[in-house]
Amino acid sequence: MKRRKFIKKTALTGIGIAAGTVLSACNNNSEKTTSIHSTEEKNTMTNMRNQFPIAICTWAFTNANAKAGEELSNNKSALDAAISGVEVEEENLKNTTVGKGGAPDREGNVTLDACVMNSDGDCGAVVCVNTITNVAALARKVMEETPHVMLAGEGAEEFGYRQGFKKENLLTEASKRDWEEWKKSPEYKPIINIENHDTIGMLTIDKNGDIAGACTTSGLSYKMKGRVGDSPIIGSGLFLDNEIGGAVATGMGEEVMKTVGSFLIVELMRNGMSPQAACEEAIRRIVTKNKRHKDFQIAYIAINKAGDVGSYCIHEGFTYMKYQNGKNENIKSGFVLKTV
Ligand code: SD4
Repeated sequence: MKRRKFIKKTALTGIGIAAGTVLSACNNNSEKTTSIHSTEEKNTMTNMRNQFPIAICTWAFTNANAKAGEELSNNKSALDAAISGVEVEEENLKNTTVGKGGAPDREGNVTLDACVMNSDGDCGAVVCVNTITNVAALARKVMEETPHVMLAGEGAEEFGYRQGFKKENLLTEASKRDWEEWKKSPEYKPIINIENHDTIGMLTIDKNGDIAGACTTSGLSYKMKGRVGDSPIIGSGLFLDNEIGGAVATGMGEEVMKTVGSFLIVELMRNGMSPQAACEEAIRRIVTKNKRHKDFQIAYIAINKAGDVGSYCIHEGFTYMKYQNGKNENIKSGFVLKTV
């Protein structure tokens, strides 16, 4: 079957104007005004190429990011590396927000969401997958083996078995015990504990300078049955354009979706902003519109084609990983609200 091609060139009216209105807290950041296509920028990019490969991911997922870095150093493609990296967390039973061992919904079903995006602009996603652990790899199969971008629920699972994925019970004894405890006084408000956002979103640049990404999660703990967040939504949880850069999100998915956060960041970078300034503007859109922003966390990380990295979040405490030149470090993100 012929694969539908993702439209590569996009334009977002008004972004250029909005770019001048970043939070005052963000104004210290140098916003590049040089076009990515200028000679100066191309020279910078050529110089930066020495520093490739690079892998970045949300939170302190040291092993996952190291895995991606190792794959990239061994000449694997950006997409191969991103998927191998996030699989470390999908298979980590102690991580209650990604993959097997993830917290279930209110009825006790673990449902996973994931998406991937490649340097050619192609993408794939799966949502509400109840029986397969490696959902980022499954999303890749949707991208490569079907004419579609997204498969949901049973359809995604049946497709996965045909592709050789194993059927598994994703609810571990520990997650079941926590869920049973939660049920004693269930709190139905979809508010994420700001200490416990562990979706892994990863962006990789391989030795050729090509960018790919993956985002995978079990979503909000004890969510409503059928709820899907931002993580598998191309443009919200993940977006990249190989000519510009990429962005991923973690945190309260509903708010990321309302502002199409990752797409917004890439478009802001296309219009000349640095990854840092673009992440800050994407967070500004949320905090200025939503008075309840103190109640939830959202964090973005972004990388541009030259390998510059940025990150910003609502609440202090978000960190991300960066692998470059054989060094895998945990970096503190900038934030709007200080934890008291
Ligand atoms: C979601 N963005 O489903 C995810 C939540 C998250 O760790 O980041 N959880 O809304």
